[in-house]
Formats: sequence, structure tokens, C-alpha cells
Amino acid sequence: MSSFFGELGQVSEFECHDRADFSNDVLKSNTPMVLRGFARQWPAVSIAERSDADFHQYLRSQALETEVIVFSYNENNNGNLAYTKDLSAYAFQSSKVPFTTALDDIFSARNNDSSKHYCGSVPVSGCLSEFKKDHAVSFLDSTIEPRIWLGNASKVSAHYDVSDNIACVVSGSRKFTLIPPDQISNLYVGPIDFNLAGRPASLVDLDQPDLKKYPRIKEALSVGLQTQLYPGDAIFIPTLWWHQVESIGDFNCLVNYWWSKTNNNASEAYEALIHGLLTISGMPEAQRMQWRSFYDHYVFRLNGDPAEHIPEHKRGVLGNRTPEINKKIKQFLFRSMSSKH
Ligand SMILES: O=C(O)CCC(=O)C(=O)O
Repeated sequence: MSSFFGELGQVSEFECHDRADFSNDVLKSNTPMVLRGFARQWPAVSIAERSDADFHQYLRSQALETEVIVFSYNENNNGNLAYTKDLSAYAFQSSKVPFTTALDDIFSARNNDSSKHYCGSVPVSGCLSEFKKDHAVSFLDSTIEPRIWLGNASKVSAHYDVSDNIACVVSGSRKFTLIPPDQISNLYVGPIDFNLAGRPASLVDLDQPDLKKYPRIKEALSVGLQTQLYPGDAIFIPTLWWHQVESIGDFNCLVNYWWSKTNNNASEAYEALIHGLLTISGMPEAQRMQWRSFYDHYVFRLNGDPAEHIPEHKRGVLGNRTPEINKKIKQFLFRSMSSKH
């Protein structure tokens, strides 16, 4: 697929026949994978293929009065859901409206010059009464809550999530540009605490990068991958892979599933990072590097098991992880952090 300065690699495609294929070849791969036709049998995909009006009516007939956040924008900035150029604000307005209003506004903004809308990451059970039961994915744990993303044409800046993700296109088409996690320093990531949807995002439009302002983006794009998905197609995006998502139709819908491979709450790793910002990032370099050795040893385990030489029954928090040990660590953290305000 051509981009601003050449061809990006294509995301590999995989045909998934059963749960074993899915677990062994997709989820364990730790690289993005396209699953063409993964949701081909979904009723919503067939209805959306008939017409936008039928699809709107289908969603409307089971819509609940939940409040959702909607981003509204005009087409001057090509639907880029990003910051303004000077980073002082967002290039869209955000408002809280009933889900039915969001749905109707998105539907009626198709093919006209009015302002466009986007509403993402809404838990399906909270906004559609029948959808989850009619669209079970047998390969995934049924406790994983699907989320729905609806909107007119838009482009979401490259960002990452702390969970693995299977995202299925229901209507319209979506172009995904993916960059591996280790490219973080070449992505010119925006503010952590002033961000578009909970996580920091790249300031660079990966389709039209400003190479003068962001020269290192070339490095990131040289290992970037792209793909375009159509109704019924899905993509597996592993944890922490950066993804820019362009919705290309007038009435787009995606449904995704996020879950964590480990039993730990994935967002706690992110919280640990923020705690590291507070505690370590401001130290003089020499001291930071000393801490780095400790983190490499205990956390990243670059030297192997840090408790190998300790008798098993005395390994404590370095021993096998059990719910009791996890609780003990959390209690320690909670006590020590609350005593320091
Ligand atoms: O499809 C979109 O608009 C964004 C989806 C996304 O970022 C995700 O599934 O993590």
C-alpha cells in the first residue's frame, strides 16, 4: 500500500479455522495479523451490506438510552481526530449525548456538509440490547465485552492500548497503519496527561508526515505495516502496537474485543510507568542508570530468575505468583503510598 514516501509492509493474513489456530497462531504470534472474513457470518455485517439505512434502523431498533461521548468535527482537517497544530486544544468538539442521538447524528451527517461525528469504545451491552448475544465469537472468552466504534470518515492518530485487540469491521472500510512498540522514540508521542482518548498519541500523521518537523518518523515507518479491512474482516493488534486508524466510508462501524494475556490488570503496568515518572525520571542520570540495573534485574529479568539462589520457601514476592502474593504486594504499595500522600 503506498504511503507518503513509499511502500509500507503489508500486515500478514491468516486463515483461522478453529480455536486452536486462533490461540496458537494468532494470539501467541505477538505480531499484527489480518483475519479476512473472520466476522463474515455476523448478521450486522449482512444488514450493513444491504444499505446504511437498514443498518441504522437495525441499530436504532435495539439502542439503549446510555450516554456516550461524541467527537464532532468538520471536514477541513480531513477528519483527523488529533490536536490543533499548536497543541493548545483538540481539533474536534467533545460532548456527552444519548447513544440514540449519536447514532442518528452520524447517520444523518453522511453525504452532506454538516459537521461529522465519531463515537468510539462504547461497551456494546450498555448501548445495544441484542448485539452481544447475536454476535458471539466462539474463539474468544464470552466474558470479554465487545466495544462499538461508529462514525463518519475520520482518522484516529497512532496510539497504543494495554490489551490485545481483535477489531472487526462491520460497515465501511478501515485502513490500519501499525508501528511496533519499540519505535516509541521515533513516533513523537504527544502529552501523557492531555490526550485524545486516555492514552498518549503520536503527533505525526503517518500518511502525510512532516519530515522536517518529525525526521525520525522515517525510521518508524520503515518497519511499519499497513492493511485495509472491509466488512467482515478483522485484525489482531497485539498489546502496545501503535495503530493509526482511518475510517473511510460515510457510515463506519467497528466492533472490537480487548483482553489481557496475563491475569494482571494490564493497565497496572502503565500505572507503574507513571509511578516511575514520578520517582525515577527526575533523578540525575548516573542514579537513573543504577536504578535501570535494578529494574533490568528484578522487573525485566534480563539476568534470569533473580531468586534462583534463594530457597524456594523463602522467595516471598520473588517466588511463584499467587493471588495471596499479589495481594501482599498491593497492600504494601497501598500502605506506603498513602502514608506519603
Ligand atoms: O477504529 C477506530 O476508529 C479506532 C479503533 C481502535 O483504536 C482500537 O480498536 O483500538
